[in-house]
Amino acid sequence: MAKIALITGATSGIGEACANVFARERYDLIITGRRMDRLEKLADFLKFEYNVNVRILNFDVRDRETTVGNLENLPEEWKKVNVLINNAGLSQGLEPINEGSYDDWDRMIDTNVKGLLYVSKVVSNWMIANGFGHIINLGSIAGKEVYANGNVYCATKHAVDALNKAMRIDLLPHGIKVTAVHPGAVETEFSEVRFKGDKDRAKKVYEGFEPLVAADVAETIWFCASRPPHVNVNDLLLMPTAQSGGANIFRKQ
Ligand code: NDP
Ligand code: 8X3
Repeated sequence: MAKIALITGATSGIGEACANVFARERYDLIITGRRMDRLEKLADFLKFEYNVNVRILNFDVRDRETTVGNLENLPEEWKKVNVLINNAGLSQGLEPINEGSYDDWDRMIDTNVKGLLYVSKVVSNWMIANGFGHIINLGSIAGKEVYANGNVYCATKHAVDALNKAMRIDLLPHGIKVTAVHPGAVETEFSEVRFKGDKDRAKKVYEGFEPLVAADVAETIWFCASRPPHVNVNDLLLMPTAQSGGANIFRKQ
């Protein structure tokens, strides 16, 4: 029986890259996201390219009932999840706190914190019953530092950092591994989503230096997932070579 990885937010960027890396390593996959067309296309590709089994779950992590229902309705054999990658997340807007949008704040908190909690509760209970498992949480440099106008996004990623530490403590007696991977700037659809479809503004974020690409992060996550049973990476921060911290990026132009 192949190992199973459950990846939230597999329709683009880091989640999609993780799906490719774990399929390459012969994992069967549960991939989730809101954009069904992309999930179907990815599942078809992975089945063809790597001959793995892929199960699609189409839900919005902000909707607790749908999230828990979709997960609990999986057939029992798909609940033997070895690796959960809590990746679904987003940023919305980049304004000072007094100008921020209530809707943007709700969207980030509901997705990055509450959505991650809904998925983690269900899957950690499976892992406890199974007697094995590894949860990998996508944090961010924004979960380690705060940068100008990043306020609520940074707060959600600080929350992920805290939850990662909390999960590590709470799940320790059950032998479940818990890891946070915190990337710096990765060129994905992240900035396009943050700037609500403004592609030109999004592109400028990555101009003048070489950012990470999604595959860099996925290979790092695979490194964490493929350590021997007695080794756990608790917390890993990775940056483009041109970035030393949150706002400190060396630009050539
Ligand atoms: P992308 O925008 O490329 O991917 C985000 C993924 O999250 C998509 O698959 C999207 O799927 C999913 N998602 C977003 N909202 C929801 C929702 N409400 N319900 C279900 N799925 C959702 O961004 P990245 O790949 O860059 O981001 C992935 C993770 O990495 C995020 O947690 C992000 O905060 C974090 N990160 C990103 C960095 C970067 O610089 N890019 C750096 C550090 C951390 P769909 O829209 O189909 O639902
Ligand atoms: C994404 C990286 O620096 O845009 O988490 O917040 S950053």
